[in-house]
Amino acid sequence: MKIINIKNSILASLFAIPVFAATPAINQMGFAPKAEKIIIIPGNDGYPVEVRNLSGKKVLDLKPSLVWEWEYSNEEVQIYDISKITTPGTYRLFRNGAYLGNPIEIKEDAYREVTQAAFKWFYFQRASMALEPKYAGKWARAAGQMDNKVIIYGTDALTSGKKNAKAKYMNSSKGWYDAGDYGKYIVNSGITVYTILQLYEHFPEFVDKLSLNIPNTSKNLPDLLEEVKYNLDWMLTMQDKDGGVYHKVTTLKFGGSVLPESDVADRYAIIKNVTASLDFAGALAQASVVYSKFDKAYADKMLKAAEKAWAWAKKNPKAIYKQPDDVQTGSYVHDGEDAMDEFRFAAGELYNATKKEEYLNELKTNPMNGNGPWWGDMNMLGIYRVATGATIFGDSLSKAAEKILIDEANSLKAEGDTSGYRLPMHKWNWNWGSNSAVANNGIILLHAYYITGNVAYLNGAQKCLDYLLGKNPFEMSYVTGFGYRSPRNPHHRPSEGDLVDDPVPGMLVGGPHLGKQDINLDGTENWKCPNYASSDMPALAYLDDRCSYATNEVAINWNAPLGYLAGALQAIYEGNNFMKGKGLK
Ligand code: G3I
Ligand code: 9MR
Repeated sequence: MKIINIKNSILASLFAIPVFAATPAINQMGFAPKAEKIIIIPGNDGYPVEVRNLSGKKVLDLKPSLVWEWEYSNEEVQIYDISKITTPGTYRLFRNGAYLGNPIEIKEDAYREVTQAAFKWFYFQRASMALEPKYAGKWARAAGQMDNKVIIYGTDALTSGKKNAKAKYMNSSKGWYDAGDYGKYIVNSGITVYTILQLYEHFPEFVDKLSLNIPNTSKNLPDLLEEVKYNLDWMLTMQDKDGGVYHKVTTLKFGGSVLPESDVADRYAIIKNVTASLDFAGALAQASVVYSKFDKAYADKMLKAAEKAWAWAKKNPKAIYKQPDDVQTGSYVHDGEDAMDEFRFAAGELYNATKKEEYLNELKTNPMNGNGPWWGDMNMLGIYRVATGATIFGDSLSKAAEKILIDEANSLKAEGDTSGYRLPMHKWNWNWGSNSAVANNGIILLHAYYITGNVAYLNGAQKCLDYLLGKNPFEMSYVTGFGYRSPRNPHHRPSEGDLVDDPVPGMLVGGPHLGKQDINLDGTENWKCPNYASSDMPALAYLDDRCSYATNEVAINWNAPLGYLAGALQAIYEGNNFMKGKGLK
């Protein structure tokens, strides 16, 4: 990172009349009183900054800070720390008597509402049921895709190529739509379910009190577990008799931007494979532990299914999903996929649930590394389990996992500490779904905090949430409906098809990166976007338009880490201890 020589910039500003007072980039949901509070002001102004409370009284004087250059946006910025202000209230920044915009809230429950909205969004993603106004408000909609008669891919005339073929069907009802499309995908469900249930495992009392205003069919379940059960029920329908798990339920091609009830093309259960089976096994093994205290029969059913899926995967380790030519929906398979990380993830969860030697042996012969977490690399999810489970996995495996976790947290911390926006982000995180990488980096830092108690890691996680909620070059919250400015036109079929002005709330959009997959680069693809990436700066390559599925779509594996990050920070600031202090220093 580059620090611009402060002398030059002060001298320059003594003579330069400030032509504009840059708006501070801040966390637009505010801060908890005891949180670290870092503000970014773009520019290189040499004048001091004054913090005033809402009655205009000055509460803090801030000297002009060093000027940093942020390589990912090519901006000059100044960094201000107002952490010493801990009294709840609304504060505003002034420079040379000019108000700079974006009031700063300090309040006890700063992240409760955005946490609730992030998880309530999964209700809005429910397939196979109508959303009633008492739960969905103005985004109420009719049911679509009942999925109680889904064609098994390759059995009907169209997908088998045999004109007399007799299609086979299965019931694959319920579950969450994956993203802006109406597909339901097992691989993406795995990391999503795991991340959400981690919040319950880590802060059960906080989650018990988290009301989502959703239909409550199982009397004794907290709302969050009620919601996840809607997807677990669907996942269970995706397992074949032999234990193998289908990859997804989708139409053969993406449909139009219509409501679910109007998306009426045939839907298919598509191709059993090893990564879907292992992601299924890991997530349902974890879920069996979480739900066992509420519904033992349901928990046992999930564990049995998980072990069957593992056995199928062990028999079919090379059965990597290959997208057929006549299927153009999401593939959720990446170059070089070998399922090794999925075996490690599933083994960790199955050992945690069963204590069977077979699974522990897998971890010893196929050791985890610190890659991920993202849908294509589940290693870090396994590391979380083993690093915080010494009493289950033994000191040697747990210590090794702990070292991997802390090393990665230190690497992220170093990136953040030398970054103009103080953002713990690797260069390679600027990819499709970069905002979810920021949220997942925050979760890595939180795990380091749980293990070491070092508040620097907690502050790093705070900085990740700050970025998502407004401390970024767009000075916007990337979560629909939250913040002074937020996305208005996400790539999300229900929000487009419902003709309601406001998008469905609580959705984290994918965020900026230079993939340009949705840009009409050669002028021949007019459904794509104009070139929003001309700056060639990754942190600026974002477009708030429905055309931009590469930067402005929403997805369940992006909202899950947002909900975990905001929820865990809120839980900690409210005084909850990780796993109620169990099993950690
Ligand atoms: O892993 C490689 C990396 O090694 C390489 O350096 C980098 C260079 O760009 O590419 C990386 O692969 C990327 C991959 O995501 C993993 O990040 C691909 O470029 C990128 O195209 C791929 O994007 C995926 C996208 O579907 C297109 O396949 C996103 O991760 C994934 O979240 C997104 O998922 C879609 C579903 O298919 C359908 N439903 C909507 C959902 C969200 O957009
Ligand atoms: O809507 C689709 C989105 O969910 C996917 O992430 C994206 C990339 O696979 O594709 C979107 O669908 C577009 C399709 O790829 C090309 N024709 C236009 C579709 C809607 O934008």
